[in-house]
Amino acid sequence: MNESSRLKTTLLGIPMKSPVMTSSGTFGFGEEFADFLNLDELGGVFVKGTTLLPRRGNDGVRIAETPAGMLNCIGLENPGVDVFLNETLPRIAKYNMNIFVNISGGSAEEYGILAEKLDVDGVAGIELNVSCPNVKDGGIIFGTDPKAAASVVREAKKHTSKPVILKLSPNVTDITEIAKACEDAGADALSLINTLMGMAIDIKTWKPVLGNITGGLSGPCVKPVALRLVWQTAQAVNIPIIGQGGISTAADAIEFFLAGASAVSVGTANFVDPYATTKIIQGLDDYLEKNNLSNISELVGKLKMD
Ligand code: ORO
Repeated sequence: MNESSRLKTTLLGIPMKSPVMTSSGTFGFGEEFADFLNLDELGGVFVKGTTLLPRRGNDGVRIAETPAGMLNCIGLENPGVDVFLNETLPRIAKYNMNIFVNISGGSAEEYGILAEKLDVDGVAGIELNVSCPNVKDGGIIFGTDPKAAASVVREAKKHTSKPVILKLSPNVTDITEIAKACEDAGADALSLINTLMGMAIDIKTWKPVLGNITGGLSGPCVKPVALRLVWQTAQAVNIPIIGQGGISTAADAIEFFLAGASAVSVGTANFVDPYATTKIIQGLDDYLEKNNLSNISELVGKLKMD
């Protein structure tokens, strides 16, 4: 297990053993990975998206592989916030991990209700998902309009004492407008990016591969887009950014730190290799040691332009 002081960081006032987190929807509730890795060496785990009521998700095919990535259209399947609070949270409390709960609502008020319900011991922070590309009732509607995004932030902040992180969508013309609106409304940090909208067609049947027709694209193929968006956003806001989108190796993560991310989150790579986060943590520590750097913070935003 890596206990290096080079990787220790504090994000949102929360001490973390490493700046490597896991992205919502790619790591279950963390417990599914307990046989593979030490969950407490992660900076935190963003658990699967939670809604007020249980959701069965979308019908039909929900996952499709693409060259260097995957499409998903899960549709926020989850047991609902009450099951999470009464059953899941007590069960996963033993893992000594920072638990961040990703929430989606159909209105700003619903985000407020969810935020209030989750203002309990054992929850380190909440991530407002305003960027799910796969549901009609909410999600991305709030993440593509600065005013709507700000109203969701304000409503959540009113109802929780926890740090509020906004998960932003890449499916916008100017992400910095949304990011600034969220910061002005009181967001404590930003996660970016959620998936890029895409689709696949079966040339035998001439039909869409996915049950939802379109889905969210993730994996190594989106990394350059995510990196560009993190870099642009880091110029525009002063709150921390949790960079994500196609990170599979320590080298990928280092690029995100240089672009301005204070922490990184690993998503699709967890499906390919359950040890991905452990390998990234070790690789980051090796890189810092080789480059005589005493802490990961020495990389953040250090992109050289000359
Ligand atoms: N899929 C994504 O790509 N992003 C989300 O935030 C949620 C989903 C889903 O549940 O379909």
